[in-house]
Amino acid sequence: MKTAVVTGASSGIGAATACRLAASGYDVVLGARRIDRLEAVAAEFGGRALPLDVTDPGSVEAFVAQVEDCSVLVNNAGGALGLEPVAEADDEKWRAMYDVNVLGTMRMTRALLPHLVASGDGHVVNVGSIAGLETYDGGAGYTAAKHALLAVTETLRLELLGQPVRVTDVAPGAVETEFSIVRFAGDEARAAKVYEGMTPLTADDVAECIVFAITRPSHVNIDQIVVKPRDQARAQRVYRSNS
Ligand code: 8X3
Repeated sequence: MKTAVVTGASSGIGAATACRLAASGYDVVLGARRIDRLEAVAAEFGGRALPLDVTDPGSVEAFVAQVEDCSVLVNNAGGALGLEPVAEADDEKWRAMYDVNVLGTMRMTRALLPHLVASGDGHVVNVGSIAGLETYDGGAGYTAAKHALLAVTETLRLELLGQPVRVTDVAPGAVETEFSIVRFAGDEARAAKVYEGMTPLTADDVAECIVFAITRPSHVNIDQIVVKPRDQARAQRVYRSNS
């Protein structure tokens, strides 16, 4: 049985991806900080829950030490903090966004690459964002991090040319998960406004794209999947039935 590691698997896209991978026959190792939530997800969908904070090198090391082999790595842990203009940028939020979205992906990939190569048919899927492809007001800390992540993804594909490892960027637009609640520091009313009057993607819509890329024949590399709701043309260009 092939092993798949999914980070940020306690909710949202990560949990939905773990569920779909388990249903596709993978032995799934789920990583996230919230171990109670993670164990509940693993119990529901199958798989092994291990504590993981991708921003902590020691946590990454302890996690990877418990993973004996790995064919698929889904770097899903990430997120946005705030929507302030550059003029009001908060160093700590910017640092945290770079750490989780970019360095976290690098740490997990670097640590698991030997297993991915040794598997003879490895695959790294990085969950990017349309924020890696465009910019928008107030988004600079997050868009800069996701642009950087895309640069890492594309560099990795260059560096692994000739090795049995595929590299995919999955770049979603508006997905209704805890993403906006985290971005707005728990302000549920403000988070709900992001999706008001439109039909956002679900976490499972994105998981389906991730698993599509993974389940292509091993000589087929899906470089990038950009997926947005029909109601969204750009990050901040959204059709709303109520306005
Ligand atoms: C989430 C999409 O538009 O909020 O990654 O940046 S957006």
